Amino acid sequence: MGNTAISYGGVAYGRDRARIDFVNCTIYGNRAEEGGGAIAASFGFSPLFKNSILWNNGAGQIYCVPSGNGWPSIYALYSDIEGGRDAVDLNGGNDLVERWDEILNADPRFVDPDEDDFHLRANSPCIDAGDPDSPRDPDGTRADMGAYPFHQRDIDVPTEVIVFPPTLYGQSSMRSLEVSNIGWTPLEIDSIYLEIVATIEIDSIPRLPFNLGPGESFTLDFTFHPLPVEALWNVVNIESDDPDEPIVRVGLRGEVIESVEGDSPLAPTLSLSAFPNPFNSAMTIEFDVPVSMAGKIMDMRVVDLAGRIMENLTPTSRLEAGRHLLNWDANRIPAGFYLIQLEIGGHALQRKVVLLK
Ligand SMILES: [Ca+2]
Ligand SMILES: [Ca+2]
Repeated sequence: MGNTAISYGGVAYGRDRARIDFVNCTIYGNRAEEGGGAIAASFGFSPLFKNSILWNNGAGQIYCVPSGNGWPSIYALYSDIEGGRDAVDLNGGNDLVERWDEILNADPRFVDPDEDDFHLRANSPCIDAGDPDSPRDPDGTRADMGAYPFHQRDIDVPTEVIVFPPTLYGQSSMRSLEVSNIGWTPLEIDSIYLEIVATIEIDSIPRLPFNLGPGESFTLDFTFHPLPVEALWNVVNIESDDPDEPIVRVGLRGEVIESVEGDSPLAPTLSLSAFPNPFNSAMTIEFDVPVSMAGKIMDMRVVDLAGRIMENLTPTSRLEAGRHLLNWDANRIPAGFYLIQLEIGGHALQRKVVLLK
């Protein structure tokens, strides 16, 4: 850019059947004292211009030097060339081999060419006007013309499955997801919804639609509230006006703390059993408190399958290590499935029991 040559081609001078490809080039403000504001061609030189911008160069941007040894050929496609076909100065000749496809002749709207800022403005006609078969721009859209692709509104969301920490029935856990706009123009968020109605929910959804400015982000919070009869997964869908990803989907997965069987790594340290099971009115709950958890705060409760607390069995004093037995009289609650939950020292266990009447 801004080159000046004494003769023949401010940027390049090709000859002798050479071929130069100008792909995604911005060629601006070049001058040559004699012929060829930007490119001079002779002797069968064959420049190709693709996804390029030739603007504000000397008269006759592409200058064909007379020669008796064959005429140059020019192939220009998906480029913004000031003057269009008239940019070629044939220097009186007429045997140019040429092909012009999808050529613009419109102000490329650079940000500030006087300060050498050749980025495109948001309203540049060169945006998404390059060859559709060229590699996509970093924002995922069709190739732009010129050396600096314009980064359009661009949603950025981590798409790994969100996994909640293991959670007891009747309790809940939380996870969040950050949604960002890494583009240069505002992104409109149109819709946010979950695929199924289940145990994983969005805490609050911002008022839609709304605009996310360049570089801005917002957080979606999810709550996992496990129920034994419902699915432990979900998928959040985020719809926006991102040009290449109008819907982003992120999976969510919950995990439940199930009752611990003999082969569990927790078994040697903490155990919980209940018998008889099924039972009619009263049962015995047996649990072992390991030495490492002696004297720690313990919670024990009975919840129904919706997580409602039916009975609080938390002991009034802190427990010593060893085996403990507790009799539970279930006369006050109706027949059904229940969960006995035990939490102590950061560990949790649960047993499913069936009350028959
Ligand atoms: Ca583009
Ligand atoms: Ca995108």
